[in-house]
Amino acid sequence: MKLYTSLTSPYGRKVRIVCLEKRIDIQLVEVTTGTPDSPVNAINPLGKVPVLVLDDHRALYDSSVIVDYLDHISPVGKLIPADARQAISAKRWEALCDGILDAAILIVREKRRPPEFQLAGVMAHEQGRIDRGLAQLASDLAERKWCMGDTFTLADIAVGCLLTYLDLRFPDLQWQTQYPNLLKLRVRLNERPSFIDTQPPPPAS
Ligand SMILES: N[C@@H](CCC(=O)N[C@@H](CS)C(=O)NCC(=O)O)C(=O)O
Repeated sequence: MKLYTSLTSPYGRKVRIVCLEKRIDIQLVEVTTGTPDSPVNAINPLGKVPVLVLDDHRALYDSSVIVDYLDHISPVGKLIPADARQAISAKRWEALCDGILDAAILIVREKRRPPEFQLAGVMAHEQGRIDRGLAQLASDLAERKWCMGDTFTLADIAVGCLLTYLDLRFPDLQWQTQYPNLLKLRVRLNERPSFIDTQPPPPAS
């Protein structure tokens, strides 16, 4: 299996951590996106990473589908609970984290435009999703060890990838002082080899 991603993609990192936790071997193919000639366009019509290309050449996207597939093909280190209600709860954590990331990435993209073309209204709207999303994550986590209670799951991986992305791209956000319980979780997650081995490089700009 080949995983097409960039090393900076938080969604790609989520998939890479899942592979490491489940001891699934994949070949990493580093790609760039966002250009008409990006090789990703040929395997994902949306032109986004991550994409997992299976040995029979089928391409899977997006990251949420890929992690479901990976958890399904190997019983090692199950990350999505077997119980249906619990599984949906874990996927809800993931959906919220991915949604906050979508908002954060839109702001990053907007900030790359010349100041006179940046849309303050769009950025404020997206910032609202980030602020409400973080408040919800902190409230749902409360004083639990892991998002779902005593067991490490996909939900923790999704939260960890989100928080690292925010640290790199939004250093002024101050989520750590506002939500000390999320910080405690992030510290615990960053001790895991899978998180250490997939630390993203600092952003170029
Ligand atoms: N919902 C998608 C989001 C993927 C996504 O937005 N990936 C970004 C990189 S972090 C991308 O490929 N962007 C390229 C583009 O929008 O052209 C997933 O979970 O895989």
